[in-house]
Amino acid sequence: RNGTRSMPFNNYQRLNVIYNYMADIARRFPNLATLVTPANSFQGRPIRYLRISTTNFQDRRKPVIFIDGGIHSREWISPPTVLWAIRKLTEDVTEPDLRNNYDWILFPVVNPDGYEFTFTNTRFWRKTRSTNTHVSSGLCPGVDGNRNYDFVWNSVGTSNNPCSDIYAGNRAFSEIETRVVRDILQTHRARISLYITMHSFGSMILYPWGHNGALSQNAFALHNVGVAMAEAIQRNSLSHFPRCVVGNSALVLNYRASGAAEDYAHSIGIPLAYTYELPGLSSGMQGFNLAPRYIEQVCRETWAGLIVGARRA
Ligand code: ING
Ligand code: ZN
Repeated sequence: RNGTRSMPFNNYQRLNVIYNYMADIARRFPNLATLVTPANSFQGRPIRYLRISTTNFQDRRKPVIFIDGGIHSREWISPPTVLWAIRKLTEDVTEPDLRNNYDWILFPVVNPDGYEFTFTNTRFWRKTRSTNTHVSSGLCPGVDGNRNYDFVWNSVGTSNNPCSDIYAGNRAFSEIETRVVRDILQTHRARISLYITMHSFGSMILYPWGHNGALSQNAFALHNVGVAMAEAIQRNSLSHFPRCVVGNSALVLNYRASGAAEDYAHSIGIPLAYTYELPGLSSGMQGFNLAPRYIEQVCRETWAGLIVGARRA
């Protein structure tokens, strides 16, 4: 079809390719997809997500499923998995029930400044790119978005040093990028039944509480839906990918961290809140460099997990 921009999954894409694809989806499916630009990033890039709904988000009985990616910019396999979900709900619908029975918020690149910086400057940059007045001369920009949420903020597994990769920021929600996610969670909190934030790497499905290893009151459902998603991923996985491990974030990771998105979402009442650690095939920093030939496979198996999670939501 003339003017259609396809999303190539055979390599990692720059922000402009991702944004052009999202805009094109909104243009091609005007009664289904809405492109939202709620704010600009610290460096002035648009922050963008898609809302997908057959009923224009008006049917309050429909659960909302919210999936974000790219809060940690070096975790390049994360945005494609969210873009794949966009594709499967618009261009290539093989599960019409998921499109019809739920409203979706799909947010592939929460941290566009960091994401571009990993292409232009520093491949393994994790944080945002903000500077603030508490930082002398701005020599160490950036806040760890997954330590910046306002739940038990800056108490464990975080740093007050702006040069650290786990710097929590000078206050909770200091970053426009996390405030945008917060506003989505708050606006739709009564309807969001499933929230997933995509990270890499480690082949894990993690659930609250990440700050202390305690189980939430909803741990039974969190664990059972998590296991069901992991089993679906496993059934669709390649033999050389690690098996997906499911459990409480702090217990599975063997470290505690506060101010994470998953804990915040759960703390405001979202019953199913997860962090996916997508696969990596190497250790150390090379784990973030999953070879491009695996992108499509990871997207396919992750979508298999999302199908099961959504139907349980
Ligand atoms: N992993 C997450 C991180 O921010 C995590 C793991 C999830 C910690 C939830 C705490 C709570 O460290 C990656 N890859 O960033
Ligand atoms: Zn991460």
